[in-house]
Amino acid sequence: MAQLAFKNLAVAASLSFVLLAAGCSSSDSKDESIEKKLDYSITGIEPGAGVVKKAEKATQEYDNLDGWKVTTSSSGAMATALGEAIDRKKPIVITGWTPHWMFEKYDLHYLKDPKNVFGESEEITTMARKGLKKDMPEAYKVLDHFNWKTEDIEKVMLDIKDGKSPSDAAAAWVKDHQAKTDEWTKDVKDGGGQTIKLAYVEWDSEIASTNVLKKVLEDKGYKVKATPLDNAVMWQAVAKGEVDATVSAWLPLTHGDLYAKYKDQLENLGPNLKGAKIGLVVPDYMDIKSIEDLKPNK
Ligand code: PBE
Repeated sequence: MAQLAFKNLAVAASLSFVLLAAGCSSSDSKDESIEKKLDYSITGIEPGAGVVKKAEKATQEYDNLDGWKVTTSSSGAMATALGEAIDRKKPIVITGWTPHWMFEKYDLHYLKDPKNVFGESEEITTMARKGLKKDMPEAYKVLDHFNWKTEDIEKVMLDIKDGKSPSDAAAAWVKDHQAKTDEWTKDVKDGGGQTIKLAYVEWDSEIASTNVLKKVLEDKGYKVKATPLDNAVMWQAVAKGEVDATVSAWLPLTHGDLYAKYKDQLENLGPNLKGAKIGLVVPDYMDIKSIEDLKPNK
C-alpha cells in the first residue's frame, strides 16, 4: 500500500513535472488554444478604417469566426500590441495592410481569405474636389501626376518608424528621387504662395504619402495645409469642397462604401499606388494559414 502510494506520488510528481514543463512553454506554443489566448479578438485600428469594417464583416461571413470581435483603437496602438506580442512570441491577429513597414520589420503573413471579404488587390487613389482643376490647374496637375511604388512609400514609412519626423523623412525621399518628382511637376508653374488644402488619415502609409506630396508642392511654391481627419470625415470634406484633395482613398473595396456615397460629388484622379492590400495578418510563428483556421467562440 505504502509502496503503491509512493508509486502514485512518483507518477503524480513526474506528471506534474511534464505539465509544468509544458506550461512553461505554453505561451510559446500551440498547446493552449490560440483563440482562448486571444480572447477571440482581432486587434483592429481606428473604428472608421475600411479594414476594420471588413474584419467585422468577416466575423459575420465566416461561420468559424462566430463570437469573435474586432477591438478598435489606433494604428499606433495596434503596432505596439503587435510588437509586444512578437517580443513574447504570443499569438495575435491584426487588421493589416500593405504597404506597411511591419512586413519589413517582422515575419508576418496574411491569412488566406477564401470568401474574399478583403478583396485581392487595392489601389491607393487620389480624389479632388469638384472645381479644383478650374480653380488651381497647376496644383491639379501635380496631384494628377502623383504616383509611386510600394518600395518608395515603404522607404518613407520605415524612416518615420525609425524616428525621423514625417516631414524630414519626406524631404529625404524627395531629395533622393528628383527624377521621379520632376515628372510630377513637369510643366507646372510656380504656385506663388497659393494655399492648397490636403486631407488625410493618420495611417502610417497616408502620413508618408501626404508628407511627400506636401514637400513636392511646397518646393513648387505652394503653401500646403495638410489636415488629419477621421476617414469618413475626410471623404466628406473633399466631397463638400472643404479641402482640395486627398491621396488617401483606397479602392475598390477598402473605402468602396464611401466612394459610392460621394463619387458624384468629387473627382477621381486615379491610382497613385497600385498593388496595395488589406487583410488579417499574423506572425509567421503562428501555425495557421487561413481565416478558416481560427476557431469559433462556442
Ligand atoms: N488602411 C490604410 C486604411 C486605408 C489605408 C488600410 C488602414 C483603411 O483600412 O481604411
